[in-house]
Amino acid sequence: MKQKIHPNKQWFIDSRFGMFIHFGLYSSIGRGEWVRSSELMTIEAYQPYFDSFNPRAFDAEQWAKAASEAGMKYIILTAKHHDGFCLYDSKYTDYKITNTPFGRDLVAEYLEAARKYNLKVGLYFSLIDWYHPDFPKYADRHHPMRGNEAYRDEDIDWENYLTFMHNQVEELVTQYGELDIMWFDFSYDDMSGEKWDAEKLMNMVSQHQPNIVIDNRLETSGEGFGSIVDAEPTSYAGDYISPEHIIPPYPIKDVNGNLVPWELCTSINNSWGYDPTDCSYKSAKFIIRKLVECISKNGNILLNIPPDGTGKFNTQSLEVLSEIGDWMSLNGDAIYENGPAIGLEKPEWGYYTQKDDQTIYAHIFDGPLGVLPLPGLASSQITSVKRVMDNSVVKISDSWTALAFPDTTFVELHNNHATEALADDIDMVLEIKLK
Ligand code: H79
Repeated sequence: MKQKIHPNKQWFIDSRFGMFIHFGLYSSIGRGEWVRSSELMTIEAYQPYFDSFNPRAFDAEQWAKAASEAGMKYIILTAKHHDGFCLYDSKYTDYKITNTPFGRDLVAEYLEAARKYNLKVGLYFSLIDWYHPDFPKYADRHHPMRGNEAYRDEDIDWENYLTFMHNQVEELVTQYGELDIMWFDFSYDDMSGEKWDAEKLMNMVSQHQPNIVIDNRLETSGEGFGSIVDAEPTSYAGDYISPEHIIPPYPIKDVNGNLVPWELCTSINNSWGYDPTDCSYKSAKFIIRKLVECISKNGNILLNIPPDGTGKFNTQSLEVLSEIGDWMSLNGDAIYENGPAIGLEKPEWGYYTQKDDQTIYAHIFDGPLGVLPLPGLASSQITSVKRVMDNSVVKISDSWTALAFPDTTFVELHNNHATEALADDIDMVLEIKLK
């Protein structure tokens, strides 16, 4: 099935698994990246965290290495979140990391390390800025000063904000080498599309970075997919849909029936920015199975790992990432460059994914009683079946009862039709080669 993506951006779909990193002043507070908004904090109340910002354990290589070893192919860092604090040396604001005790351009160090580990590199950039005086406050739905009487009659210069915001984006796309992804966040109410002067912004970005992959949040965030599914998308519709904490129930198609790329963004626990009280870490098994589900529906997973206030990934995150990496190093063939298995229904024991016309993968979550059925695949279509983890041959069953189901091949995961535990309790993968 045709995929709606420019060939220069195909790498994005093939990658399937990336790392998201939310890091900023809020990481040292530990109550999430929305803390200024959820606690209605003034800039002054937030200032001590700027004045003392010095993540002593920050090491860009720890982040990049952990991502690479977990089998992630790209990485995206919050260059600036809604609080307006820049992790890079922007010349358009003093509210930046080089003016804190830390004093270094963290974005530059991050990009260098990520490229060294052969990761595609991305930056997250907040369209919203709660620090800038010309961003709406009193009547805005999310601003920390919403409903604050001091701002009832605020006089803001929106054009000035747009110039500032565009300038900051231009710095990122001109001062830091080739970027692979720009992750804008987010649009809401009337704050969307041309309100951001989005066509001009996109023209500027693509002039400097013609192959950069863009999310769809200049236009939308959730309430619909945006014009990316239309016959004629806007210039700022983006390259993919960005569902947040939600896995679409089926592949997403545009009006012409082409598959539209999407990327689930979610976190390893329930927080984007570090929160020491949030101990609900997802297991490696859970994440791998959800990744397989996303791929079977043509999606990626962008998994957020929140560095703590000292700048490092904590032990819980590292353990999960390392376990994911162990599995990916054996089974990556069934992840990268995979997509929905065309014409095959979801089997009861797990998922099918497909790499090319000759190669299907069976991701087995629930082991069979006796032999395993491969529904939708007749034995006449199949040339070989192997375990991906060790390349061992899996025998096609010649059981006489199997003959009653001509559209299904049965394979012997265990000898003599025995029922046993799966060799891999996360996802036992078979490679099925077709004629
Ligand atoms: O960067 C992460 C979030 O901070 C940002 N996008 C991801 C990638 C984001 N998440 N949700 N939103 C933006 C939309 C706003 C949701 C809200 Fe709420 C629901 C605002 C108020 C209620 C979540 C819950 C944030 C504060 C409370």
